[in-house]
Parts: sequence; structure tokens; C-alpha cells
Amino acid sequence: MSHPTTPQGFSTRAIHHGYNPADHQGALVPPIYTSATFAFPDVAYGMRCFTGEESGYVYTRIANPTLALLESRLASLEQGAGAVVFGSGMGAITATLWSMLEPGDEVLADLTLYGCTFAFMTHGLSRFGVAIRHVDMSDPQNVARAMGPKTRVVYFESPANPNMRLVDIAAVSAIAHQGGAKVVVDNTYCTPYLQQPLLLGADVSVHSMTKYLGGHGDLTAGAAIFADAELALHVRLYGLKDMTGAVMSAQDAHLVMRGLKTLTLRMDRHCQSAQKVAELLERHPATDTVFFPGLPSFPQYALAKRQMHQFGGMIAFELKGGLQAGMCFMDALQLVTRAVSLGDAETLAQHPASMTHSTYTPEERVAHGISDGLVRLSIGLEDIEDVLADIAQALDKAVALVPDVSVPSTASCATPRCAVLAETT
Ligand code: 4LM
Repeated sequence: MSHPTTPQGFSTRAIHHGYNPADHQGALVPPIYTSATFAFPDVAYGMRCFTGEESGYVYTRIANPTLALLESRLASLEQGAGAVVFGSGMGAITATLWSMLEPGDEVLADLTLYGCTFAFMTHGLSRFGVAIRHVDMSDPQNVARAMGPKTRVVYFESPANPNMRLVDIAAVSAIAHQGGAKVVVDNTYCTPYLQQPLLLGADVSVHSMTKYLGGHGDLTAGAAIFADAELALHVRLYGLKDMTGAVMSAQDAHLVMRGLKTLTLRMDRHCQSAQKVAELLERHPATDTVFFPGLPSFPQYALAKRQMHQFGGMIAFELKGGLQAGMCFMDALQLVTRAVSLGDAETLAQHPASMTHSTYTPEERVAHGISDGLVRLSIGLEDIEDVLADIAQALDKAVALVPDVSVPSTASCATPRCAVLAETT
């Protein structure tokens, strides 16, 4: 089998890119190189590796053949000039930002970020002379107004975890570049299949591969994909090698590559099922607001249609009964699993204010658009009828906590916690 020269489709590259069985004794699945270190044929060769004259493998924290294959596959999928993989999404984010910033620089960050990214910026970077300013990037003009001479990095997620707000990647990238800043987008919610930030003008796309890319909840991993190969090398040799050491294991790289083979199939199913769940939530009398980019009622529906190939598998919503109804809903779930993380085969429900976003103070959550009543769902791959039935029965129980809505006869808040909450409302 020879390497094809014509451009291939996304799924084909997710399965084949960068690997030819003929180079590996016919092995269909790429070998897993578990070696931490690599032998030098002679001292002079080893010396040249350390000066950079030779590009051979030296030590897995810097580079490894299994990780290199995954990196080239990710760069191909998101059409970047290079990629670096890490032991977690936070490893990717921290190594990238440590490499791009110096004391005195400023990061302009969106209002809403995953809790640990917010904590890294607010309690980490800011201790080392980097200023962090948050602006609501759902309006690109806010970025234009906020850009200053020290702004080096503009950072956002789209959709944002957990409230699903979108950022116009092309518009914000153009504004940031005009002001001399680079743009880092967390593309975890979308994966390269649903959204390609580099093609829209961003400089770096970061991922928690713990989520959809791995896809099975059995590994932690991260990646950064770069428009500029020089920046990728800098992040590898500084952010990964020296600053964080957040190296990924070869076994996990193998699992991510296995996950990539079914990424498009899984994402299609996640998206179709999430659309149905969002529509059910919107129809149900227990819910107040549903945040899902595929609903015509979503304030940024037009942007979602323009920027995302499909609307993703994540949903956030508020119940009319607020926090107590949210807890009742979650405790009443029987199939849907109460757990943080996302992108797994299992449908997961969690409460951002007390879980993934508890790194924000209550005042910060108000200021950053994360309400206490918000419930987050990661829609999995189960039969949609089963997911809908479980969510519907849990919503029926939560209706009991809404004063002006009649309770379906079969529904009651039966769990002890819900019973207590029902009495106190
Ligand atoms: C969660 N999220 O939300 P690692 N970027 C985004 C994320 O959602 C996450 C990370 C980075 C959740 C974890 C418990 C948008 C994580 C960090 O967990 O370090 O691989 O990714 O439930």
C-alpha cells in the first residue's frame, strides 16, 4: 500500500493519516512505543540530537513515535502546521499559555471558561505578573474595545463550558490580530469534526482529549494544534519539556487513535440525540431556559449555523424551580449518570456551580454568567428513546417544585433529598 497523494476526507484521515502498515511488518494497528528513552548509535549522534541538528527521538517527554503519529493525525484533522499532545487538557492549556506569555503581558479571556482554566488564569498566571481581564466575547466589539498594548493572548471556548455561549471565531481573530495578539480557542466541545478554529483565523486550538476525542471515559489527555510550526516547537521544547512535563502516555495515545477511528460516527450520534433532548427540554413545563446551539430560540443560532458543522452533544438548562428543582431532577435520573466530564458513551449530568465551576466564588459565578440553577448534560450514545424517557420522568418530578405548574399524576419527588426540598419550597 502506498501513501495516497490526493487529499482525503476527514474520516479517512482520522483512520489512516500518517501510518503505512508496510513500514511496520504489516501491523494494521500502529505499534505502541512504551520506551521512555531512545538509544543513540554513537555519542556524536546523541550530541547532535541535543543541539537540534538531528531530529531523532531522545526521550519521551520531548517526543515519542506513538505520540508523534497522533500529533500528525490531529494536525491533519484540524489543518494545522503542527500539534503537541499532553497528559491532560489542563496540561495542554497550561503548557501553551506558559510558553506564549511573559510577566507584564495581558490575557484577554472570555467571561465564561471551564472552572480549572479560570482557576489557572486567576490563581496561577496572575501570580507571575500576567494580567487577566475578562470580557464578554459573545460581542466581538467588546474585544475590540478591551484590546490594549500589552494584550498578547485572546482566549476563549466556543461553545463555553458550561453556559454554551458562542464566540465568533473569525471576527474575534481578526480583531486580536489587528492588535498584535494571538488567539487560543478551546475546541473541546466541538472536536475538529464540528469546528475548525484555525481555518477561521485562530492561532492555536486546544483540546481536552479526555472527552470526545478519546470518547470512552477511560483516559486523560490533551492536545494543542498550531497554525504556526515554530510556535508548536516552542510549546514542545519549553511548555511541555521544561515548564509542565505534562507528557501523555503512549498507551493513552493508542486509545485516542482508536477513539479517532469512530469520531465522526460518534459525533453524528451525539449531535442527533442532543437535538432531540434539547427539544424535549424546551417543550417541558419544568424548564425555564434551554441553552443548545441547535434550537432556533438559541440567541446565537445564526452564528452556530455559520461556524459549527453540527450543534454538538452538550446542553445546559435551567429549571423553573431553580437550584432545588435542578437537584431534584438530577437525583431522580436512573439511566443518566451523575458525573462530571463529557463526551463519553454514557449520558452524564452535572451541576456546574457546585462541581466543575466551583473554582469560581459565588460572586464570580454571577459576574461570569454561571447561574446556580444551571444543569449540564453531555448526551451519550445510548438508544435515544431510553435517554428521553429517563430525562422526561426526572423532569416530571422536578415539576413538583414549580408552584404554578400542575404535577403529572405519576410524578413525585420520591428520593429523600427531593422530598425534603419539596417541603421547603
Ligand atoms: C468538565 N472539563 O467540564 P482535562 N477544556 C474544557 C473542559 O471542559 C475541560 C478541560 C479543558 C471537565 C472535567 C471534569 C472545555 C474539562 C480540562 O480534564 O484536564 O483533560 O481537560 O466536566
